[in-house]
Amino acid sequence: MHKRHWDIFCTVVDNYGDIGVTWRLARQLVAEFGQSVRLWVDDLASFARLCPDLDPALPQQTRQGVAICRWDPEFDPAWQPGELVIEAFACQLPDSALRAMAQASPRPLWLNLEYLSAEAWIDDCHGLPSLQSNGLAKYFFFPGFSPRSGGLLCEGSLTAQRQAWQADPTRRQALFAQLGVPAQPSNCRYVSLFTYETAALPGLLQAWADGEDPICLLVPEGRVLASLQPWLDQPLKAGDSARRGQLQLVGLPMTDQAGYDRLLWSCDLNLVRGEDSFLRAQWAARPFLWHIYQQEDDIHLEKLQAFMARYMTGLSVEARQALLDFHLAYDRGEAEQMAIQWPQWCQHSTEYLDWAQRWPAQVLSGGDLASRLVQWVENRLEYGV
Ligand code: TRH
Repeated sequence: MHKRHWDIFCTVVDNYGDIGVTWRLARQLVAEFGQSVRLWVDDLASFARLCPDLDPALPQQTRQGVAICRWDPEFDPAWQPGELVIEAFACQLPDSALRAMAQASPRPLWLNLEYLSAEAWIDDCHGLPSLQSNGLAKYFFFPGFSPRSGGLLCEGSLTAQRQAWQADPTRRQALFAQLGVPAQPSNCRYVSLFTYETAALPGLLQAWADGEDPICLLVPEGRVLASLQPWLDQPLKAGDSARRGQLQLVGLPMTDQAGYDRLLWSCDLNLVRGEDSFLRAQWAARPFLWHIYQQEDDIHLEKLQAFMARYMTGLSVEARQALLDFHLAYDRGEAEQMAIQWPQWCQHSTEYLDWAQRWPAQVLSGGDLASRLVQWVENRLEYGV
């Protein structure tokens, strides 16, 4: 593998997924493939939430081997592209950058990194070029779950780290103690909550509070933590806890991505969202519920069903139906459904855990995203295929 220079461009839209994915990819290209990476980001303050040692005031800094550059509205006129230019999620490159790419010799290989989707059509579009107005071809790289797609982001050593963590229960105990989680009965189910706001949530909270078994709900700072207030009838901030019936609620600070992984590995069920936390919950090998990013005309529900169809192949018919119903009700915001869906989910929870443990190896068997990307780039630059 040649050492190549990559420029990755990221605009932070309205959440953490865009920067979460590009930061993860940039680190992996450096750490596992010895690449040289510049990451251009237009909002360092949001980035600093996931990377607390970042200084948002600095125009350039290096973190974990990645050169992080502030992408100012007045883009650096002296910029010379590396061999690879990645625009993440169709972000708009500055005109001066487009000109510099056209004038460079050799011209860079230009890719758009698409959003993750489980839909079948992406296989036919993955890797296709499209001629742009600056005379360069732009290639479309589609992350996905199938062997023909661009694959899924996952670091090479992640499974071993996760297994070591889960094999030693004292690690979870120490994490919960450090987070200030009050002691719970031994049959308590730990659940993490990092979804968007949804009208379904009060119904689920009520089902947990009224349920037979204790639940400890761990909620990192963010939109959903703030949305608990009306149901709780009090604000809950990071560091606070509150109890309602069988439900213990704990607000947590946001941590770096590694810290969030450890939380996911430690819980019995993870409620996640978007793109990156959705994948990390899968790599945690624990059951999860996915709150997909909402799109117009309910397109997101088709995407949800496409994923569920792939994911649920290892489950019994009854467990599949219960999991699909739970997802649809949560994602559609059906509060009154939660008192029905939650006990059904509990009935199949052992099966969900068993399948969650087998799923990552199955879906990663064709190689992770960074490996596929590097291979794809080498094939194109070395052999033109
Ligand atoms: O923040 P998101 O809602 O991002 C979304 C999606 O990517 C969506 O596809 C996109 O269209 C939209 O943004 C604009 O959810 P996501 O993808 O899970 O990203 C959250 C990131 O935050 C992820 O990298 C994990 C990270 N994180 C931490 O690093 N520490 C934490 O404590 C927590 C809770 C999250």
